[in-house]
Amino acid sequence: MTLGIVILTGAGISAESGLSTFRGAEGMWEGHRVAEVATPEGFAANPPVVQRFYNGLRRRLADVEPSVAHSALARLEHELGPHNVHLVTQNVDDLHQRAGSTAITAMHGELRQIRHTATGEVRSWTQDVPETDTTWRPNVVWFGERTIGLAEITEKLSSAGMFVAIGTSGTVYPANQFAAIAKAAGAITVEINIEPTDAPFDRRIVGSAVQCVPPFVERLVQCYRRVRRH
Ligand code: BV8
Repeated sequence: MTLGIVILTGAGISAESGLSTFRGAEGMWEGHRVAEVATPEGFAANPPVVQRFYNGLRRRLADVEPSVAHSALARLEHELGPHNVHLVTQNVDDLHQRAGSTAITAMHGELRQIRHTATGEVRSWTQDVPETDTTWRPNVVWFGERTIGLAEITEKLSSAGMFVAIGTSGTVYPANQFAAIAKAAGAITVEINIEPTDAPFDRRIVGSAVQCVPPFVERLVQCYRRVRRH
């Protein structure tokens, strides 16, 4: 029997590392229209705009570090074991990976990967992609594209004991369905967010990820250690 803790993170957990969130002016994103830079149609219409957008985001990764919130989630996996804790992230940055989390599903892909548009081959990639290149695209899931690992995520949610959403507005499908799936399976659902959303979580912790995630993880670890002693 596992504890079945499933954690979902969104852009809010990377905000204190210096990466911007998405809910700026509706539909705008880093000065671009979402449809222009985060859809297959946008890429087909103007590959250089999209390659330049993602080259900029990829370059920015070199300027940011994981926060204590990312490190706390890596500690949770380390203390309880990857069989008890699974991290699903909507983020395409590499901060969870650099913090040491390994039981991760990056459901919207990863900035530090590119994908061959014909064969689907995925490569690790940290450089700029030539702006006129249409053979290699960022390995991120654009709007209208299938997310990564959804069957595995849904399976974990269906046997979860606890679901924790951290720093996500719950506006993007299918990630915004996960709390309901976990709740239907009998999980305790917890939201950690600087601004509570209106989704029906059992518990809400209002505050920033850096303020709230480390003490939350500490409580889980202490509880786990007490249970293990008996
Ligand atoms: C799919 C990769 C089907 C790119 C991203 C109409 C209604 C409902 C749904 C739809 C619809 N029309 C279309 C859809 C589906 C669509 C969708 O949901 N659209 C939305 C906009 C309505 N979804 C899709 O298209 C998905 N695919 O459905 O496929 C299918 C099935 C089979 C076969 C083919 C197709 C794909 C969605 C993935 C899109 N790609 N990213 C890239 O990143 O470059 S999504 C992108 O935006 C991010 O990855 C992220 O997921 C999302 C932003 O969400 P959040 O992470 O929550 O960030 P946000 O800024 O919104 O919120 C930040 C939160 O943090 C806030 O709550 C804030 O309070 C909090 N916060 C801020 N600071 C802090 C903090 N919290 C704590 N501490 C802090 N310091």
